Amino acid sequence: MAAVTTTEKKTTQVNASKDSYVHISNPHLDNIKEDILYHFDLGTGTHDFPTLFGDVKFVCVGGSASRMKSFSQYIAGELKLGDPSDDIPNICAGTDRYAMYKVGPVLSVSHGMGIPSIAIMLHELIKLLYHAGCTNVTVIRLGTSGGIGLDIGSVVVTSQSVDASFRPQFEQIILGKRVVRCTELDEKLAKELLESSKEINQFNTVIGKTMCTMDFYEGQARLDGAFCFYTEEQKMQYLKEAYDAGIRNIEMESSVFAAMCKLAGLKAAVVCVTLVNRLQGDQITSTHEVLAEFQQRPQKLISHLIKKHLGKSEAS
Ligand code: R2B
Ligand code: URA
Repeated sequence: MAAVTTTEKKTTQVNASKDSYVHISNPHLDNIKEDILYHFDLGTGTHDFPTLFGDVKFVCVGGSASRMKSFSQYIAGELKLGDPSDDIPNICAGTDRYAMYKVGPVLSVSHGMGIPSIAIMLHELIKLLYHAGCTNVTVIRLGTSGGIGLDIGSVVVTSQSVDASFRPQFEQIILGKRVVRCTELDEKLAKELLESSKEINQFNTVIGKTMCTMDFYEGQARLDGAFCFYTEEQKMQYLKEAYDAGIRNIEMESSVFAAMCKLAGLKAAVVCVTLVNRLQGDQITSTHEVLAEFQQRPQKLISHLIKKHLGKSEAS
């Protein structure tokens, strides 16, 4: 099947100011009277998007609903918009597909595991931001990953998301044809996140390529799944080749995240902590307490960056 490399058109809104709007590119939406964001249990006929979300400037997304709730509580404390122990209501309480929390200009949304799950969430999130008329939005995925050649607990800021063959692209079948999209992320934002890590000075952070796979076990060359038809040597050779190609961690959402944010004209970054060094093993053996502390690291980095952008850092 021939691949269709995208030169998909973006519908850019006429914009006399320097503000950057969210792009959607779907003429069919003009024919829909009320847009129902089914998996968020929100709709333009029932919810006033500009009032509810018009001030959003940062969207932080991550796999688990409880982690995104604690992130919203943490950022509330950091931005002095509430106490971290305050309960924050789930905007998507009418569904258990995704959870969404809002603290001032920061939206925190869960996306589940894997490309299909985050892709569905992103279609609805991008439309939500568009309907709300949001401008100058930055989207950051904060997540967990398997590291390659890094001490566990290190944080990787993604320079480029690559597929399991190390290609910097996201491939999807649309109408039976392969469509290939670019997985470029915002380089300046990645550098700013690295800078934030230096300022915090609490844990190791590197910028590197992130491999995005379709599976946690065979897809990530593990030896501990229910099935495995390769040898340990073959696994190690693959992971070493990945390391030599500049890949520093492996996770399961970054490629479609990068591709969709790029199509929408959104500034985007991926920040993942590493829970295991895949050159040393497959199983995640750290205690619950250690893993909980690791998972706060991307949150600390992102919160530092958001505070700087909003002029709320200690230094300002
Ligand atoms: C990281 O962790 C999850 C698998 O355990 C997956 O969502 C990912 O990208
Ligand atoms: N998430 C992944 O996708 N892989 C790991 O090894 C750890 C977390």
